[in-house]
Order: sequence, then structure tokens, then C-alpha cells
Amino acid sequence: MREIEIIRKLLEIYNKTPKHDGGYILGSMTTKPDSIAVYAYNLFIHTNAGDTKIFPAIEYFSKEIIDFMSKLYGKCTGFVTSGGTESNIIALYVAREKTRRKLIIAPETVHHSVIWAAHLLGMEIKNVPVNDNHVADARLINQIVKNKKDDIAAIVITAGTTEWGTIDPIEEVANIAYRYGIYLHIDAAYGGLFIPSFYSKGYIKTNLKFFDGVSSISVDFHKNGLSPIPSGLILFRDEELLSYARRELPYTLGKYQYGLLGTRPGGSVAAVWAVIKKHGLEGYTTIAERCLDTALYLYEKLSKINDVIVWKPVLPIVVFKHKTIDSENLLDNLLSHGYYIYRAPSIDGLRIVVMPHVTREHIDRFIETFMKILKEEAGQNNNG
Ligand code: 0PR
Repeated sequence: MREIEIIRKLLEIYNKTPKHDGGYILGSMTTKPDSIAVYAYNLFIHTNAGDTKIFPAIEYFSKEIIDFMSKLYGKCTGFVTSGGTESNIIALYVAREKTRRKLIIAPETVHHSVIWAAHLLGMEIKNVPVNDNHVADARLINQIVKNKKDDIAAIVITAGTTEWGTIDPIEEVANIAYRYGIYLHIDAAYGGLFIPSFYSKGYIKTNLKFFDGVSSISVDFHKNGLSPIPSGLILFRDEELLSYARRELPYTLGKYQYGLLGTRPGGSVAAVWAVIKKHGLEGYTTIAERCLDTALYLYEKLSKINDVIVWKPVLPIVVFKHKTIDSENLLDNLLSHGYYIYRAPSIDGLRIVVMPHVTREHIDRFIETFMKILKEEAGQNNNG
């Protein structure tokens, strides 16, 4: 194929591909990346973050990224990853290597990548039930830790659960981890860039930082950080923990590598640097506020619809269901109108993740379609 034909074909396929700013992608934790991040990514697309001797720019970007995160969470170290899954695998690998133990204590709301990581690493998970608000019960965790402390490699909690956007009691669990000297990993892939802002505004009671007892935090920049996929971050409280994530590679100039991948995208590191420089702490607070405002707007609209049950969002994830119409029906129907909504499996409901690309206008149009669908469904039920 000639390049011009390839381009034509690419554009043809691209034109049929959903775009975030169309406002129809409402379930997926992905968003439209910032143009400055795309520019940075493309500029450094040839670089391998796995070899910082050839590409010292990566070291420069990484240092500035870590400086920024240290302002947000307290002094820490770490590196850019391909996302939350890789970050969770690395955190649990470090915990296993450090403790030589295999048991992970995690609330049942933990992301499936933690379960995947445990399988890969030959570790075992003990699930802890959550309370009615979908939040981990610190007292239960304390009890389990007390009984099993000599077997535990790590406790994993979530700061922004995937289904509900709820936040586990970070400080309380950190206290437990500190008291018993246990590794605590906080999966803040989704909530990590929102929680400090909402805490400082007084919307939520728990902050996210390297409290005594916290060993690692993962946070994704390809979620609310506006960096392109793949852009995650794994952070450790000190260099000693980070050293467990390092592999010797004697034949390269750098002599060692971090993380799961060998060749890793330097473009991601440049992109994360670029969004941090553009938005800074203040910019991320503005984005967080806008997402929450839009989520509350959606919550208000849904709560006015007859027979719809909707849960008030903590972070900008809105969970809802209809009292009589099956969620799978609604999902299919919404899909036929072009909407991509995800499931909330624990209640057989639906969930909308209000990512930075979602506007009030998108919500208005969604509500209009949703009400039309409910009317049609009700009509069908009456006739049938
Ligand atoms: N931890 C938490 C709390 C998450 O929500 C996610 C992703 C991860 C870890 C894993 O992150 P990566 O996907 O970056 O490895 N949560 C999204 C989810 O499960 C991921 C996703 C996004 C899945 C878009 C599908 C999709 O279309 O919904």
C-alpha cells in the first residue's frame, strides 16, 4: 500500500472511532489527553525509558515528576509505569521480595489487577468485607492483621474504588500497618489526583499521602491526569523499597532497569512531565472540582427521575439503577443510542465515570436519551 492510501484508510477507520469529546464515552476511565501531553509524547516517542544513559532527558523528567508528587503526598521516590496494573504488580512484587511472605489482605472492592498480580506472583489474597458504604472496615483489617501478622506480605487498600469511587480509611489502615510493621500499598490509580484537592476543600475526611505506615502509592496519569495511555506512576516511601523494583542489566550502559517492562515508553515520561508543568497543583484542583460538579449535576438529574435509585458520588462516579427495568436492558438500549456506560455489578446497576472530558451539556443529552428509553421500556412493559 502507498502511504497516501494507508493514510486514507487510517482516516476512514479513525472517523468511525468514538472520541471522548463527543460525550458518549461515559463509563470508561479514559479521557481525551491534553494536547501538550500528546506533543511531548510524540517528541520523545523514540526514547526508551529503560535506558536513561542514552536518554538522560528521561531522568530529568522523572526527577521533576517525583518532586511534584513529593509536594502532593510527602517525600517519596518511584517511576513512571504503563498504568495501574503494572504499578500494582510492582508494589506487590516489592512487598513479597522484602518480606518473603505471600499473604495479601485486601478489601473485596480491590481492583481486579491486584488479584491478577497475586496470581502472577504466586501470592494469596484474603478478602475483607466492606461496609454498606463500600468502604473497607479498618477494625476488621486490624483483627486479621493481629491474628496473621507473621504471614502477611502486604495490605492493599483503594483510594477511589473502580465501581463506587469510594475511599478506604487511609489513615486508620496506615496506623495499623505502622503498628505491626506491615507493608501497605494504596491503589490510587483512579482517585490519586483528586483526593488531596477534595480533602483540602473539606469535601472528604481522608487525605492521601505517605502517612507513617504507607509503603507505596500508585496513581495513573492516563486517568484524571490527562496524559496519553500508557501513563502510570508507582511511588515508594524510600529508596530502600524502590531498590527491590530494580533489575541488574549488566550489558547495558545503564546497568539496571526498573519495573516490569524492558523497553519502556519514554514518551509517557515526557507527557506526564508536560501535564504536571501545565496544570500543577492548582490546575488539577480545578479539573477535580469540575468533574465533581458535573457528577453532582448528573446525580441531581437522575434523582429526579421516577423509579431510579442513584447514589451520591464521593469521587465523580455515579452509580444508579432502575427499580424494575433490568440494567442489562438499559445498557443494551443505551449502547444502541451510541452510549458507552459500564456496569456496577455489586448492585446489578450502571455506573457513569465523570472523566475530565464530560460536560453538563453531555449530561443533559444523556438524560434526555435515558428518559426516552425509560418511556419506551415502560410502554413495552404495559403492552406486553
Ligand atoms: N486500580 C484501580 C482502582 C483501577 O480502577 C484501575 C483501572 C487499575 C488499578 C488498573 O489500571 P490500568 O487499567 O491503567 O492498568 N480501572 C479501569 C477499570 O477497570 C480500567 C479500565 C479503563 C478498564 C477503561 C476498561 C476500560 O474501558 O474500569
